[in-house]
Amino acid sequence: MKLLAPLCLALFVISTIGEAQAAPKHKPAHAPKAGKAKPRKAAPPPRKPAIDVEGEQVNFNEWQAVREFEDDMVAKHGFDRAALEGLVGQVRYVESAVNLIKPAPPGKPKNWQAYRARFIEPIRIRAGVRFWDENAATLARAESQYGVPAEIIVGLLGIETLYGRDTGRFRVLDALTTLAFAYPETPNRADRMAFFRSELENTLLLARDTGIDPLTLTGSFAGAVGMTQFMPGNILKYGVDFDGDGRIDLSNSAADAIGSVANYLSRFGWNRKLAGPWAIPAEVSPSRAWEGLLGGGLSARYRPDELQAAGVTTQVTLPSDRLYGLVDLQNGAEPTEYWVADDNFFAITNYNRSYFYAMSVIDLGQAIKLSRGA
Ligand SMILES: [Ca+2]
Repeated sequence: MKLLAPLCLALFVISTIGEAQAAPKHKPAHAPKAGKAKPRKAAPPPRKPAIDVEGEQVNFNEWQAVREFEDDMVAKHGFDRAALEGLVGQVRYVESAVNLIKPAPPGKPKNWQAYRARFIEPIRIRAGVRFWDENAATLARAESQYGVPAEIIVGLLGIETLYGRDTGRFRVLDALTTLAFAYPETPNRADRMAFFRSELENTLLLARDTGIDPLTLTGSFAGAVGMTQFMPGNILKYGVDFDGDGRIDLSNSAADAIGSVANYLSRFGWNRKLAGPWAIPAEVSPSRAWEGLLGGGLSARYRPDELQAAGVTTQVTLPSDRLYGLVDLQNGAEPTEYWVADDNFFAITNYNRSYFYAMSVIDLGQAIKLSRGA
């Protein structure tokens, strides 16, 4: 499979070169290279894909699948066909989005401590203290309204985008159109294309609802927007106008970002009654009876006595009326760390399905809280 995939792609590129301009009705899986029909001779030198904000001018309006999408937008949502074609005519194909969305090749083993060190560091902590100070009243209001502590909101926005400093440099419309219609060859390609197509639909609806030019929306290579890195569909579903100016702006309004993160976590199970710590270090017995508790889904399902019976123990006594999940954090060649975590930890994994992610949000929030108190 791994050997075949690049070969198939290479063959496909060769077979479509020259066809692209002559037969635009041909369903494209790869963007036509406008005006460049020169076949590639040697493999390109290995390089890391650069962030590509420029993109390539291709006429997406000539692509059959894009025309079908436009038909849907007209029929379902009453978009003006000519205006839509005018907009799509300005959308660019961004090959770097295609490269970045590909699954990473198997690399080094996962290493929590290395991951943690990248995020829990002085620059991010200082920026978090400043963000908290500047938005203290808004964070307190979000905490009271949604029950999500300020430290979690501040930790999450720090991990996501360093408080808006790193929100991505792609035009959302370019990234989503490219991925919706030219997704790379992967086993889940059809599902992913459908996902990005629906996010493209959401972007156009969002832009129409809020009266913004969709070409001005910028975000990650996957189309995630603003300080919160919400996909457009999540902006429609979970975005909050928390500064009350009449529109949701997750790129420029810290208040909207704060309210939207708090709303999202609250909707995905954050329980204000569960005070921290949300994750507690654990020891596991050599018998490995606890292995069956791993991978039990992203939820807290085990009582403390069940954990203990399986050989999972903690230094502190766990409240008997709370449920926990067992979390393993791999450390490369070093021993794996084990933790028990409650529902609020798993609420964070709904933002990004990763233990490393949830733990780093909690740790950064705590580091900022400590630094702020000091
Ligand atoms: Ca607003």
